[in-house]
Amino acid sequence: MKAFHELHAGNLRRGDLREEIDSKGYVLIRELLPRHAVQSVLADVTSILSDASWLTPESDPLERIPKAGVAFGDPDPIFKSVYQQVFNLESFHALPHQTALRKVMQMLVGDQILVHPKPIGRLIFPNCDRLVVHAHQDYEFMGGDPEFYTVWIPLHDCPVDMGPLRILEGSHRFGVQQHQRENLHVPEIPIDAAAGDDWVGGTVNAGDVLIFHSLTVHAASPNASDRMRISLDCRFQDAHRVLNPSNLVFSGESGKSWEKTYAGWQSDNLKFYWKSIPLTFNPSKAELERLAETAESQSARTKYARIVNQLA
Ligand SMILES: O=C(O)CCC(=O)C(=O)O
Repeated sequence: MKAFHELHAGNLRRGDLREEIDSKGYVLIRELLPRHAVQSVLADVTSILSDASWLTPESDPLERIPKAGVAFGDPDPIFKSVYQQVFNLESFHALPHQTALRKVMQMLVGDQILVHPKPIGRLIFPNCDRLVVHAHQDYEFMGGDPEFYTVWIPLHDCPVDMGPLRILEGSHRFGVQQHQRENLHVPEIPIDAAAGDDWVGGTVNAGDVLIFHSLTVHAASPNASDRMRISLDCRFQDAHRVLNPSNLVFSGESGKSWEKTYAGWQSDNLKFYWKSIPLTFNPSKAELERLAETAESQSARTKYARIVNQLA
């Protein structure tokens, strides 16, 4: 696989960033985030995994070595309950708001950035094919305006055998690509059908960030190491552009809420921060209210009603 092209945080210029993203669909920035900030989130996450008895007690939780025979992933109920604890961490939500990252994202999207409030944590057990995320575009899952960017942040050094993300360079130029859904838990683009130039990849270290466009096709590499791969991905856009409101709320049946998420937080600074930003929704609140009455299935009507209630 061709190696990532990389920029260094020490000499970033708006024009270089724009050129990288426009030509390749991604930019890898080395040493952007303070390593201690990333490692402190890792410590919080691995403490939860250790308490859940996922990790071998003989080693430091920061080493992320799973107990023999243990491997969980979505949609396993055990995975969901442990993931919920990770999602509730204040440090997990604070990482995307790090000043250095905000500045870079402002260079890319403009001064009025919206940090999508629901980062995703990846807790990837080694040597477990069913947990490998296949090729897709994030726009397929997030909707709204395709001019948003994902930032992939490993919480530890991630050499190729530990399963970092890889990118189909230039694929953002091919518009929305066809995702297959039949018999799949998560839709994906068949690897041979994905349009783009070369697949690129390589080691991504703690402190590095991999930024890519919502239409850039990407996939995880298999984790062939003896450790869990733990990363966070989050999304940024110009706050003036439309947003799919489901990116702000919890539309599933899990009973998640922001109040539950915030229950153990020390500071109020990041609670509901997006409520003070004027946003334009697509679908609009009026459309969602109509869908809550008219959508074909009962489960879809309930889902839309949940979104409407949380936007109130
Ligand atoms: O980290 C992974 O395994 C997948 C991440 C991903 O697909 C994303 O950030 O959109």
